[in-house]
Amino acid sequence: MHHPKFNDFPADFLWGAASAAYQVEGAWDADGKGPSVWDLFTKLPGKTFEGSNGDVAVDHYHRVEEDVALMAEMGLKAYRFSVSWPRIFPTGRGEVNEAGLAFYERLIDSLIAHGIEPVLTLYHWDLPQALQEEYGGWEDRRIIDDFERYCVTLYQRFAGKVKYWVSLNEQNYNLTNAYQLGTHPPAVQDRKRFFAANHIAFLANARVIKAFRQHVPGGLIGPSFAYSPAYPASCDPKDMLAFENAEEFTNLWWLDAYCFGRYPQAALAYLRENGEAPEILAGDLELLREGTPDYIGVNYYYTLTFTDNPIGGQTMQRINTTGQKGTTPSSGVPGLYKTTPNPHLETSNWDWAIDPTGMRIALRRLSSRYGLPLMITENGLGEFDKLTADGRVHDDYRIAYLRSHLKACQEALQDGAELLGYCAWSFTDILSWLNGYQKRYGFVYVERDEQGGSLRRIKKESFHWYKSVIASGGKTL
Ligand code: BGP
Repeated sequence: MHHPKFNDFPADFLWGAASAAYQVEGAWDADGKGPSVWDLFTKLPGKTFEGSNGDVAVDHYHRVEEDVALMAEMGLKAYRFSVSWPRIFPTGRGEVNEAGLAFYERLIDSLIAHGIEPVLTLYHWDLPQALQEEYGGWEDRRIIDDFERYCVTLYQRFAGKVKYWVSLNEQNYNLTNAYQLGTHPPAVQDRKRFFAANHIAFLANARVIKAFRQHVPGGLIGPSFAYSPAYPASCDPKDMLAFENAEEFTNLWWLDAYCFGRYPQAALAYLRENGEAPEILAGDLELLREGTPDYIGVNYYYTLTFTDNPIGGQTMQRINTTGQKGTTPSSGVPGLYKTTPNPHLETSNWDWAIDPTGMRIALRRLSSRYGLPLMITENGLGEFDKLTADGRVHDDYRIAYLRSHLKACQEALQDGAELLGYCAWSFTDILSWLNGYQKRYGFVYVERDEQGGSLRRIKKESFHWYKSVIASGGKTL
């Protein structure tokens, strides 16, 4: 009998890749779909790189068969995608749009027919515009019922077919951009409103997890968290305190709320002192504790390093959306922390630190603090890929990135973490929310830029590499 080594990938490991509706589908108004907040936001001048938008994206909506055939050729074991809420409920609630459900049913059936496990994300930022206009979206508790009705509709339809579900994708990143940086819709910059909307999103998340238990027995659900583990810049106690502040405000604020149903103490005390704490009504924390996840979805791209930031110091700054290396400013909260480059790490052209050990650290921190299974729901490298004269894309830098991060997964398994799977971001090239089509992530190149293109699919070198990794069950990386 073969005894698996402790650090072998489990036999049923979900070797996957991921996407999100707005970033791949296109067909923005097809078959009864209503507009999402992103359909409008991307049309406002100056909001995205060269005004790029997802009207066509990579036209996955019309190319599902071709794309799933490529996944099957690769031997993919799991595909993570998101459902667009306004395809199902064009105005956020009311009558179900059957054509929207039918599209996802075709996708799911086709995945299953090819032995690919669907991983369904309920919300990847494309809120129905109608709900934004009607009551301000995530700023109003009415969204909790509307979100639950939408999710239950999907549970009822797909319970027998989909086992793995993601509730909210990157609530932390999305709402920080939406309500602190003003870079995602509705482009607000107000910390009090940020913490208030974020609290309502926690309640919605817990409510739909609670409902999941009744409708999808045997299924697993959890949020996907954008986890950038914090490092201290040095062992100077000031830097250590800045690191503690950053970990609590930028990570544990979400993770503890999801998994423990409470907010971390020092951060809550600080916000109360500043009059920025969310309003916690009777029953809220009970609901959070009733709706804790089965597993934690981890979107890991980089670590962040923090240093002391005095009162009157560095404020929150926007990220690099051009790919001009070295243009990312320090960002922070005066009196608490600010980011500083990590001299030990290389970065991508978008200044994202390349840190596979950081992923091992992420998985260890999560596993030991919460004792839950984990799934890497996103990890990948966005770069300027070139289609060369030989008709190929030589993305050896992406292979190096993914290989080193898969080794980190192996080490995390050795550390005792329970890791269900790994979804690389992304399967095909996609629209990057703020960086347009120039920042590519896929195993499959899509011939298009901000102006458009043939939308032809071309397998990159990384496609062939990942295919052989999957075939070997992770033995040859
Ligand atoms: C995550 C999102 C993804 C994806 C990825 C890459 O935050 O969940 O949707 O966009 O980051 O980010 P970017 O496109 O900014 O490079």
